[in-house]
Amino acid sequence: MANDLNLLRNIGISAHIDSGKTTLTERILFYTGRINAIHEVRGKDGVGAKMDSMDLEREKGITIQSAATFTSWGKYNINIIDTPGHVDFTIEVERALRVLDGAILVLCSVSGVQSQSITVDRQMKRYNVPCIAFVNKCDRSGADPLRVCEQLRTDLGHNSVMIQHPIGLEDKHNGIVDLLKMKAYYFDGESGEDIREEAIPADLADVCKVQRDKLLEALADFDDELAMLFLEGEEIPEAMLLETLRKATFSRKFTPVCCGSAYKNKGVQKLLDKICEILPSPLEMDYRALDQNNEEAEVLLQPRADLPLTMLAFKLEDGRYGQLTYCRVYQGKLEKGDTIFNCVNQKKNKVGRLVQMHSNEMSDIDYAQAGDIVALFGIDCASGDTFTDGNVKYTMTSMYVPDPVVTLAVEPKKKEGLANFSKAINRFSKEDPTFRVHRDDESNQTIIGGMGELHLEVYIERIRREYGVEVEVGAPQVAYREAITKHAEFNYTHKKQTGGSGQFARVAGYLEPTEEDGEVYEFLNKVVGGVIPKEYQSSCDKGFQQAMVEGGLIGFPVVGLRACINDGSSHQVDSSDMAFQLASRMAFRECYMKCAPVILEPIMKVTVDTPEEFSGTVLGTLNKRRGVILGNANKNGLASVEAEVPLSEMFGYSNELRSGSQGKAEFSMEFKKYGPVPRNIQDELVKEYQAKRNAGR
Ligand SMILES: Nc1nc2c(ncn2[C@@H]2O[C@H](COP(=O)(O)OP(=O)(O)OP(=O)(O)O)[C@@H](O)[C@H]2O)c(=O)[nH]1
Ligand SMILES: [Mg+2]
Repeated sequence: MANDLNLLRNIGISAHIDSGKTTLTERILFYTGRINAIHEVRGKDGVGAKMDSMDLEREKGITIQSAATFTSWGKYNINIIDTPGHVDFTIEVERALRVLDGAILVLCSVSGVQSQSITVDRQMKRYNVPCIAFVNKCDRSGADPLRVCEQLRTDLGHNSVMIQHPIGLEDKHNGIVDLLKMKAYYFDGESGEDIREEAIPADLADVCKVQRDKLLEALADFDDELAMLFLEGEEIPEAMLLETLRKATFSRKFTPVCCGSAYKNKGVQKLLDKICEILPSPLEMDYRALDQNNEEAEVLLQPRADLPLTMLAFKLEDGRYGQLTYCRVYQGKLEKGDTIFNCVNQKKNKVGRLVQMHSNEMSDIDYAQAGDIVALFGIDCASGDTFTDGNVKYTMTSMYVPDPVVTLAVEPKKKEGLANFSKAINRFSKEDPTFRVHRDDESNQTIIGGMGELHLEVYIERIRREYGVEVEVGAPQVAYREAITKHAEFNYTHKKQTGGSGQFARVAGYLEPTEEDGEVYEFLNKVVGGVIPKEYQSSCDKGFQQAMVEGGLIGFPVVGLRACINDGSSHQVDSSDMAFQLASRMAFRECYMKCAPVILEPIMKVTVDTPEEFSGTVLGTLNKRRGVILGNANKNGLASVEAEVPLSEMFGYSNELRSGSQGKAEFSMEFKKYGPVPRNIQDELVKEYQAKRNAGR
């Protein structure tokens, strides 16, 4: 595997849906000699891009699962993860960025910063991943990469500066100028494989000079020596420029912007050069773990073979040959035959087979070292677990997993399908932490939950195709929450003291909403003088938490609540952990209705991009669905409408939008927040819930 870590790059490609990530990755694999022909996403030759290997991906023309591959460019080795853009598959981006050292943020030169660019940007920030922006699709009509670079500043707050300049745009786009070298590059040959270096064309000389000065000025903020030379109008050595550019990019206070057209084979090789020259190697990153043998003290991980192995399992996949676990090695070395220790479930595992992935293919390897991204077979773990050699007990923070917002009741159409159906469901919920499954005891149904309609639709289709089971699907349901809006007091006595061993517990205190929104619960213990014995105070906490799982309105979890106990009494013999748990649960239930509870529903941020002539229709469709319009921008004949709409109103929206816009409008949506449902809807939901409960009895 990679011998010189200085020459290793682990990068992710992430962006808004359809911006050309997979198309770009396909070119990268072609120019680096990893594949010998280019195939298009949903291309007419019926082959499809390498990284979209699943049938469903090829049919729909979208990426669903992230795919890993590796290649080399000159003396550099590069591990690449291509991720999906659709927000329903956001966990794939999350876990890729968790383990990568750098990223390419792809943007469309016409659409610019889109709703998903904002989400991806947030994810890159979360894991401190430095990035290069690539403004793709410069061949499209209306292309304006300089405007997109500006949008990165205004919309995402990046200190973004062009490091390349396009030669021609739209159908005249035929190359790029490197503003560091001040040279023009053209991409000849059938697939743009022959790079021709020339002097900057005369008509671009002035603008390139201006753009280069902008770049130098921006870099001057990061290096005093460079600043001096720049102010004095001296020549700045290319090596100094590059070094400053790297330093600035690593700090995430500077975003270099490249441009080109993946589809028209323009600029990709020069982007590859920049990936290698600018983005960090594993040696330049600062990774830490928590030492479980030393009160979770932070330890700096070092990519050295002589230190104890530390690696993070970031993705599981159940394939033909058993469970495949994708891991990133941060420290030490891993060899076939080694025994590794899972610091989360405390189990030992033997490494039977070690492979490097190339989309859906794999090649066997004998060892992996720090910095590598590899996959292991037959390892028992969950995604996010940390492995070591057993000599140390380190854990690394896992990735952020958002909660599902949509649920569906599903069951196999025929009884015979049950075994395979369960197999499929188990597999998917293990592979994808955002795909949840539970059994609803009341209705006796299997409920699956996920990030959106498409997310669940894809799994249902996969159950049908990969497991041969037809699935009966109920209406989608949103994941409601309940919350209280008022302070109220409780004083509850649980008493059962007739015959046998008795039970006694009294708890008093109050419930109130927290100032903070979200999945918050606070337990406040203000008991004085031991009126509730110390050992039972935590029983009260437990009791409240149990009660919060099912709110009193419609049985959904309660959020944003503080429970305080400040008084109570106990009995020498009859008080117990159970008695206090039960008393707290009952106190909660009784008090809950006095706290003016409300139902909260997921509110989505919806962005619709449409030709201007349909923008009136689009606004109408959103208004009808209880949408609050936040913005409506027009550019180049395209309107972009942004709104907040309750998720419960968004089911079936894609059909309505398609027919209302002759198939020309597109929308994307993602979870924004929980908000209270209108009173009349709350009343209806409560009525429905009560009717269901009564019927169940
Ligand atoms: N005109 C033009 N079209 C492009 C370019 N790059 C990609 N496309 C087209 O844009 C569409 C989407 O490309 P993909 O590569 O699938 O985009 P993606 O970002 O991987 O999409 P998801 O993975 O689904 O988020 C395809 O029809 C491509 O042919 C480009 O440079 N110019
Ligand atoms: Mg893709």
